[in-house]
Amino acid sequence: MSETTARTAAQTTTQTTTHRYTCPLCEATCGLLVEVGHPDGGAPRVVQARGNPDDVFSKGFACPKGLAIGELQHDPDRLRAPLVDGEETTWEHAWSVVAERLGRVVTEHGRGALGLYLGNPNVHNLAGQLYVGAVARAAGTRNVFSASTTDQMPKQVATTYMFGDPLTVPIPDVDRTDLLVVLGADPLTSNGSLWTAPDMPGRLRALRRRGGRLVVVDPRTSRTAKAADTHLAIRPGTDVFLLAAVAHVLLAEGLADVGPHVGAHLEGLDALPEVLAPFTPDAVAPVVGLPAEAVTTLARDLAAAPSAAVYGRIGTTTVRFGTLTSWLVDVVNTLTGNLDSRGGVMFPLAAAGQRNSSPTSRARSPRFGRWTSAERGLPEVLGELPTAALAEEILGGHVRGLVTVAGNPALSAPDGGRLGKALDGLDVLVCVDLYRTETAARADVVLPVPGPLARPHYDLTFNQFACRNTAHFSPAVLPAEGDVEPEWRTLCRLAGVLQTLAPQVDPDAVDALVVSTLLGQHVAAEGSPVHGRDVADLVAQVSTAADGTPRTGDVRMLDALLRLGPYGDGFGARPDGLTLDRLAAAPDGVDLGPLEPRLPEVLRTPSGRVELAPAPVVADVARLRAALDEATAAVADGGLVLVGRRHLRSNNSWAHNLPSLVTGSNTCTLHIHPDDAEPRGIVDGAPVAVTSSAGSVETVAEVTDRIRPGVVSLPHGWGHAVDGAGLSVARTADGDGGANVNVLVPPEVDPLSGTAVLNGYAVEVAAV
Ligand SMILES: Nc1nc2c(c(=O)[nH]1)N[C@H]1C(S)=C(S)[C@@H](COP(=O)(O)OP(=O)(O)OC[C@H]3O[C@@H](n4cnc5c(=O)[nH]c(N)nc54)[C@H](O)[C@@H]3O)O[C@H]1N2
Ligand SMILES: Nc1nc2c(c(=O)[nH]1)N[C@H]1C(S)=C(S)[C@@H](COP(=O)(O)OP(=O)(O)OC[C@H]3O[C@@H](n4cnc5c(=O)[nH]c(N)nc54)[C@H](O)[C@@H]3O)O[C@H]1N2
Ligand code: SF4
Ligand SMILES: [Mo]
Repeated sequence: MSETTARTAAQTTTQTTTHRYTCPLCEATCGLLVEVGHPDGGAPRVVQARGNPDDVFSKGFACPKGLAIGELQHDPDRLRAPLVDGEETTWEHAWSVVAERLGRVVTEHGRGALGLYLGNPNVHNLAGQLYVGAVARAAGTRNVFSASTTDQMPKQVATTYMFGDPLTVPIPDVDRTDLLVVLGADPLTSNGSLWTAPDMPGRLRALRRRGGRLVVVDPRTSRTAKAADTHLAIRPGTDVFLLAAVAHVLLAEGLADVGPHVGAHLEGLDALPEVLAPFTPDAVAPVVGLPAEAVTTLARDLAAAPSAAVYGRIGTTTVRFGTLTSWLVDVVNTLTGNLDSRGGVMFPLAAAGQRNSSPTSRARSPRFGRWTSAERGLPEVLGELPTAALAEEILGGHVRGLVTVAGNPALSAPDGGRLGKALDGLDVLVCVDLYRTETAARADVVLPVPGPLARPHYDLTFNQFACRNTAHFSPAVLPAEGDVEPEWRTLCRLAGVLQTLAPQVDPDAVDALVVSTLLGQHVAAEGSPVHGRDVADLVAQVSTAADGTPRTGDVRMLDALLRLGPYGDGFGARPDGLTLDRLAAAPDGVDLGPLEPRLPEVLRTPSGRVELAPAPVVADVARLRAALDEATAAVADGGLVLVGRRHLRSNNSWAHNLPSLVTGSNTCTLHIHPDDAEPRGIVDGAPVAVTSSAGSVETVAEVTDRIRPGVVSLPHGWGHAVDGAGLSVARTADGDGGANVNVLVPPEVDPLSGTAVLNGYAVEVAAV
């Protein structure tokens, strides 16, 4: 739905139309009002974007990135045609080169020599969420890598063991909690992650206004730490010890009380006291770099609060003990009686795609390590190999043909120095992307996708992590972009080309297979509202909108998922239920209410219970015990360790091309404490060299007391001065395009999750 307004510009009067669109640029899912006009009478252009005050969830909030969505949409550097060997070409030629060059790799080395890298924006766009699975299946390779293993995989592993599904992540009930403890996250900068809560500033203000408290654990005085009642400037990589000691205190002081609701469905509580015995506040204090009393106080405060929510993110996952840390976050939430409880951490119930509410998702024993990487024998985790092993797998000749979808591993992945060489040496590289990125600069073929406003949007993933149940559908704001195919069609064709290794593939046939497979699974599932129905009949029902227009592709899939979802019409079983037509009739979104307790229905563990002490996780505690002694020794060394940081106007590696965002403090400087700068002769603004076991980069020092002594910080996503990349603004942003911090990141992983250690590794810093 849109309104038309007359807008008087300096010289001309232009008609503008205002569209509602859910911002796809981060996990907060803010509703935007996007005003589109025809300046100079030409093609429709975004005149302005602002927060939608009527949005049922975000209520008008938007950040600078969302407001710049028009800039992204109209960025002249965005690709408008496929590229072969760096030159614009036709789609037919591009597909023939994809089929021929990938086909050659398969003929000579087999499908096992293909690799797939799936980047973060796949979960921010409907096509990626619905069709990359088909691409991965068609590739027929075990070399699947993704941004998950540089991000949240430890949380997914921990929740698989504890609750039975990788997406069953308990979310802070921020609007009702009395005490919020945030570890290794900066939600006032990132706007929340694995925690969809638009207007984080407003929600945290409201928390304190109603007398609640905010505790932030972070080696930096981040934006969120600055807004906190208590800031614990912990040593990087040691949250695991802090949380183990908090759990220890809760148990040792008799403060643990899981409550009857959770207690009835709990396994493993009795094992915890012994497992956590070594981690006393006194034992961990020197390692975490906080007084023992701070640890004890945190535990007692958590126990005393009427409700409390502990939340951990990047600084708790991309570390050596990522899985143990992620597990302990929810151990503490459980011991304090806050699991599945109002004001604690709760399980959302999304309208579409919520796996742990679907009759097709059954309890299964988690199986990890079904195959291993070739070079280091690192185990597969949830179908993926660690991205930290991508460079060595390519250099070892195990991956010769790589396909990336919505990813930029050249800047985002660890071991960046070796990875750059590895990408250069691939037999073939195919990228599906908006831009000729630092990765795509090396590609044989780049397949472009439409800008964010020229596609429909629905958040299949982030509604599953939201602090309130809502649903929004946004039709495309702008018409299709000339020669750029909808991404779902490109992904369907890519799946077909990967399968057949021939260029002539009908994407509609692939799409038809995808939708009938989905519906077929539900028809076969007992307990599904469509159990036993005719698949073809169901496909026909989702293939036409109420107004008679045909539906295919991503929107047809979405209609099916909404109708099969917990609020859906069940294809007639619940006649008043949700369908895409009904959702589309509510352009400000549909409010489905606050989170409600979901135990035990949400559980998919083989025991049907919450597993508080899963055996593979508990087994890793031996490594933690050993590290407790080592870490104590390391503290005495007094060396520096590096952590990352984000900027409000950044978006991993790909927003630096928007001029309005790369201004002011959005720079690639090394934050260093005066106590560390002074003895090294480093002054503010001077060039410095940062060296790790993996590599070395040069950048500029920013001497600041907003970081703990012994810790330095460099943001990721920089390093844009790569030959052949087509990002004219990013290349010179911050002067020279910045330094790629991932050149410094060693290929080390958390063994349980295969996730890279992006935070807390040793570096040396010297004045240049
Ligand atoms: N050192 C260090 N490294 C990190 C991190 C860190 O904290 N420190 N963070 C990690 C994290 S959390 C993540 S998620 C990863 C991200 O890792 P990646 O996903 O590999 O990197 P991004 O920079 O998000 O790149 C996304 C790419 O997708 C393209 N794109 C955007 N929208 C679309 C779309 O709709 N369709 C398609 N096909 N392409 C699109 C963009 O142009 C860009 O090239 O980086 C990780 N790397
Ligand atoms: N503006 C902006 N927003 C984003 C992104 C972006 O690039 N820019 N990226 C998006 C993506 S892909 C993701 S995954 C999310 C991430 O969301 P967040 O996790 O909230 O992101 P960060 O801002 O990196 O916050 C991580 C914090 O952990 C701290 N830290 C580092 N190491 C440790 C440690 O060992 N212990 C503790 N306690 N703290 C530590 C860092 O100092 C930093 O303040 O953000 C998303 N939102
Ligand atoms: S916080 Fe900003 S980037 Fe994230 S969804 Fe909202 S407007 Fe978009
Ligand atoms: Mo991420």
